[in-house]
Amino acid sequence: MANVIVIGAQWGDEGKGKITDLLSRSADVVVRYQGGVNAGHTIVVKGQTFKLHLIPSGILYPDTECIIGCGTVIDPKVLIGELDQLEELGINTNNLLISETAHVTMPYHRLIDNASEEQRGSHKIGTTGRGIGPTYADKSERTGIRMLDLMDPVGLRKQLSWTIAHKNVILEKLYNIPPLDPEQVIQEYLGYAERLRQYVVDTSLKIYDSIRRRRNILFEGAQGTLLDLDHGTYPFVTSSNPVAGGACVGTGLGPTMIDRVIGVAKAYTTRVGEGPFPTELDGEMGELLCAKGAEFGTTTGRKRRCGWFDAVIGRYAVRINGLDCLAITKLDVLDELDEIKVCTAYDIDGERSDHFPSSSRKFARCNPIYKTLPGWKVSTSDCRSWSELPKQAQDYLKYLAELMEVPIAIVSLGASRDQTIILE
Ligand code: 2SA
Ligand code: MG
Repeated sequence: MANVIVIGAQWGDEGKGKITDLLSRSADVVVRYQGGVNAGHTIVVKGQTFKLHLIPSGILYPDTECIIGCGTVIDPKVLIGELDQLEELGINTNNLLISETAHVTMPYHRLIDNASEEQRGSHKIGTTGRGIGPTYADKSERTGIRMLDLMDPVGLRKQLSWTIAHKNVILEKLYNIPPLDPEQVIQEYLGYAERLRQYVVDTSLKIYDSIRRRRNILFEGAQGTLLDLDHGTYPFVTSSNPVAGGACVGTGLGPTMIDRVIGVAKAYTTRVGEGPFPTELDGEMGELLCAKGAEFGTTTGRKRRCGWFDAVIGRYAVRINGLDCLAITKLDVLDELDEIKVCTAYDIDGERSDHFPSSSRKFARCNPIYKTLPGWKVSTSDCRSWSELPKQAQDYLKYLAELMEVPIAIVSLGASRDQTIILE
């Protein structure tokens, strides 16, 4: 399988978890390169369901190395909770490595994330409230705490005494939040440092070493293309780069070492949080997709907004990520529908456009131009090959591939591993 990046081609929650789980079987190393505990996937181990936000699900395979790269942001408390859960279930976590230059989410980041959302009122982003934006803001501001800073008790104390004094002014003056006690935060984080020390290394070096040994590496994107800080629906985006290019920056690896990029898209579209969404369905049809697709956030439990498949953003994702192929998930959610719409282009202020506009204000004025296709009206969840799919479902998939000009390599028809058709 060589070195593969898996990214979300929409607004996140495309079912990347299942696709990376499938590919993890042939991967020697699984790497996260951006995002933090705003991501989430549900894992079932020994009949027990639990959620992972930071640790790649590849950890469930005993010989797979799992790496949390430098482009991620780490909430140590949540990470330790995940480690504890895994260890309680008897899962070996010694194969986990954490980048020493990944930034650390601090208590003030969460406080500021939530308070600033509140203050924005109707202009809010709809963040997950996990402190992600403020952690990345400090990284850019060059006041962030990195994992290697956390590992240095003397340095950490100095750095945090200054930083917390500074953040307390913001908390008190800007948001009317009581100040944090620096000593309490320092003690808490020194405790986390000891628990995490064994995992913290130069992960760029480890990845490079794996490449030289021709081990297969899977880069697992979190969130999705339209949530990318540079290429998404700014300002309604996350603060990292979920696109394929982010995998190089977020791990310390050159682009010549990547062999293949796979985009994951749902057979329809969902979005959680605020921001424009041209194919959004408000009425009964939106409710039906939400109910049938169980569209609720893994991290926050928020209800996802649902709409028809949007091939304009699909084509955009193909371009921005350099996609080799697509995995289409949740096709079975459309099983009962009489007809299915696909957005092929936009009408922007009376003019037809085939391209995603950079301006969110313009994007909000995009009206989808639809093509309507007949539904198949039979269950596909037991189909295991292309030929078993009803003709209309085959036509639907062929049409999506044609619109986006990339082949569909994987079709997913349900949550379980065997509900998958591999086409390439
Ligand atoms: P943030 O918290 O600063 O990253 O939020 C900024 C925007 O990014 C969106 N975002 C997401 N959208 C979909 N799924 C995400 N992960 C969770 C999941 C979401 C959940 O896997 O289901 O549980 O609610 C995710 N993370 C961030 C967010 O909605 C904002 O639009
Ligand atoms: Mg998710």
